[in-house]
Amino acid sequence: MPLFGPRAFTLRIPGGPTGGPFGDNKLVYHDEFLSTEIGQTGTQFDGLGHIGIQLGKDGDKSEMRFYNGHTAAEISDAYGLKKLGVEKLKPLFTRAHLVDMVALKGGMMDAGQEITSADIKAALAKQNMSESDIKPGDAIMFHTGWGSLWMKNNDRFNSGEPGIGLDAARWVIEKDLALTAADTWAVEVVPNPDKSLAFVVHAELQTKHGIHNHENLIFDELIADKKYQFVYCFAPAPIKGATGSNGCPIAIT
Ligand code: UVW
Repeated sequence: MPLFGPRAFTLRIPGGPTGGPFGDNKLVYHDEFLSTEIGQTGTQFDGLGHIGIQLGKDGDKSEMRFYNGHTAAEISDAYGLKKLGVEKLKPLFTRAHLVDMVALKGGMMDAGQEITSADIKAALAKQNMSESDIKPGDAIMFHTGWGSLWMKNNDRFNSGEPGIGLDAARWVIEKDLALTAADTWAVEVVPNPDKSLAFVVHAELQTKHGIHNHENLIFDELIADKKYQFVYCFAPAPIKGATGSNGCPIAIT
């Protein structure tokens, strides 16, 4: 894209500024050069080019399938995604339902602990809600308590997580929901109780059904205020060819 001036980080004095002074008015500015994994860090939204499934022989890109049946060979090259890049998405704005699993289970859930469809129904009932409140196109979000480890015990946070398994994923598909989310880095249970499976909920929801996923969300204030239904609003950063987006989702209550 067009880029004005020498837009690279040049440290002049500790802390900058990085540009100027310009003109008789002596304007100065700060900017930065960022080189990092960007779509899949922090509070992160999974685009549909993120997760695929290897069919056929391992390494055969013509049999590595992504959403809508696209092959790896078709969708990606050295410059990122040619199809399904996160920049293709419009901002998301939909009703969301927050499921408080901590209230249901009596405390923070543990790594490898699965949230089932029966748990979802029980948690909703405890919140005086029912699954009939949840309509096609809505978002479903899970407060597991695991997010309380963030920056306090990162080793444990990364070691695994509680989350939805295939049973709950099938419930999400049946309800025709648009998005799943949680206070964890994958939303799904890790490790999966079936040790032969790796991130199978990602593949089931994203690759096979085009259902988006939002990870590492903070629900503390919503939970404290017992706000279980709100409007979820998020505009993915339109980074061309990116697999996902960081950024700040908003709950409008
Ligand atoms: C995987 O990549 C499997 O998970 P995440 O969506 O957290 O990046």
